[in-house]
Amino acid sequence: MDMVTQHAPDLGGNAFIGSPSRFPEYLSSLERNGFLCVPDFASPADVQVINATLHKLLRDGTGFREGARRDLVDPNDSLGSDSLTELVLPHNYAPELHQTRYFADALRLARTILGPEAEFAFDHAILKPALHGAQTPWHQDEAYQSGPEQGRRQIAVWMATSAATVENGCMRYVAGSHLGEVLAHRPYQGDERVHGLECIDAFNPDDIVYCPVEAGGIVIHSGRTLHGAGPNQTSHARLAYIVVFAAPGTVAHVPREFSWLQRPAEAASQRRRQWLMRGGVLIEFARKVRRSRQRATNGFAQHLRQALMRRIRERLGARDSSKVR
Ligand SMILES: O=C(O)CCC(=O)C(=O)O
Repeated sequence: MDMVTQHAPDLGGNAFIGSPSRFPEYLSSLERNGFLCVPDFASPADVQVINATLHKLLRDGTGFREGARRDLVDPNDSLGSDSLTELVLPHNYAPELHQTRYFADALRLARTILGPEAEFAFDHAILKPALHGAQTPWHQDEAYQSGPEQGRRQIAVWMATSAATVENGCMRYVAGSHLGEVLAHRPYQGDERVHGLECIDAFNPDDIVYCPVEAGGIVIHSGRTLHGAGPNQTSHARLAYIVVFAAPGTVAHVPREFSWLQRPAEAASQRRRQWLMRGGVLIEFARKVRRSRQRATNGFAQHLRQALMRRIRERLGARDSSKVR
């Protein structure tokens, strides 16, 4: 099999965000392939803050007791597991992650792709420890979804907080896989104790595209794009911060029951249940309130920005037409 590496389009830093005229080019790549690579998206300052914040949360074992930290492939999922470590909703412990310029830019990008109503849906961090970080099994994000989130239009914005290479487990995609159905999955290696899913349907290995990116680069994929990442064979950890945005009101008409989701609660879900019963519900409620306040603030800021842009355009228009006269 020939390995194909995507040559990311040169977007000139954040030029993509500032020049909507180039957007159709990139959007069509996302529509055609199901993924898109944007180098240099986050500023070095934001990357440094996000990287340091996430590493600290992971080092401290944050979220383990409430089931937010888990190992995606280790069946014994304990605090000491370090095959493929995930921290779910890290902004619960570090709200500053959502106050970065990076987050605002990613939200703006999501709204350009999914429409102005798109909102933050989920975030997580995934760490592949140095030398032995496991591969991320091939999967579609939609295969994890049940209930009201099923079938929604969404994108995941995956950001490398340090360089992601073929050797340390950069993202890899099956081009065009988002155009088909949700494929058959199972818990990794058929072990029901494991949270991570793996796709068990066949796909053409020639369609695999590797997406290495420097720190601050992003790759974007849709909910149905088949993807995974190789193991970490280097002496440095590979860490990614992933934010999912979704358009409201796009749920599946006929909810599907995925057989691979019908299984006993895994260790992390059991920890979460216990934590909720011991008072965690109150903490969850407070987090929901904080999130909706943040959403309102973002909405207000967006409204102000749009009004300002309208004013500027009107002013410029008036000046141009006065020149003509
Ligand atoms: O970071 C990884 O290894 C995998 C990320 C992933 O599967 C995702 O963002 O959906």
